[in-house]
Amino acid sequence: METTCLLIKPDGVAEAHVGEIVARIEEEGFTIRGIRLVRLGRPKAEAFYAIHRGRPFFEGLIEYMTSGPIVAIALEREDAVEHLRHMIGATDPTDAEEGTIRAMFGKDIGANTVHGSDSVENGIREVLFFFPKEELVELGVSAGG
Ligand code: DAT
Ligand code: MG
Repeated sequence: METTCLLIKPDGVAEAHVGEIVARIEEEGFTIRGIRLVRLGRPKAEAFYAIHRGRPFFEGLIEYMTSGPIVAIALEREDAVEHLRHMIGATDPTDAEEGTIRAMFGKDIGANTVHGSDSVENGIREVLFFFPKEELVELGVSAGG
């Protein structure tokens, strides 16, 4: 099974799309291994998006991602990374395929409602960024229980 990380960004949370996004994820056969509402501070947001440091949009991205709570979700499924990226759609919602999450809810290339890991390595790294390993639920049995 493959692991990936979904973030519902501040616009998705503020506009109450969490329930619908989670419903679609479950309908597509993903298993939720962790889910939490979190308000990112600047250091954590900068660390999460470190790969984009120096890009012209970096400052706006950090301001946006720290502007309100987000929902971080650890997901598992066969082909999880590819499948989630496909469900999310293109970075710019105006380019996103009809029926994708960004096409439905995204406002612009900044406020594009969701993040999905872009590789298997990043899926694991990003899940561990938000969840302590011992708190991730494993095959329906919660760790520490
Ligand atoms: P994605 O989120 O589709 O993986 P990315 O990794 O290239 O896209 O960029 C991360 C986020 O940064 C993206 O979701 C929104 C923001 N971003 C990217 N390119 C941008 C641009 N040209 N202008 C404004 N924001 C941008
Ligand atoms: Mg990306």
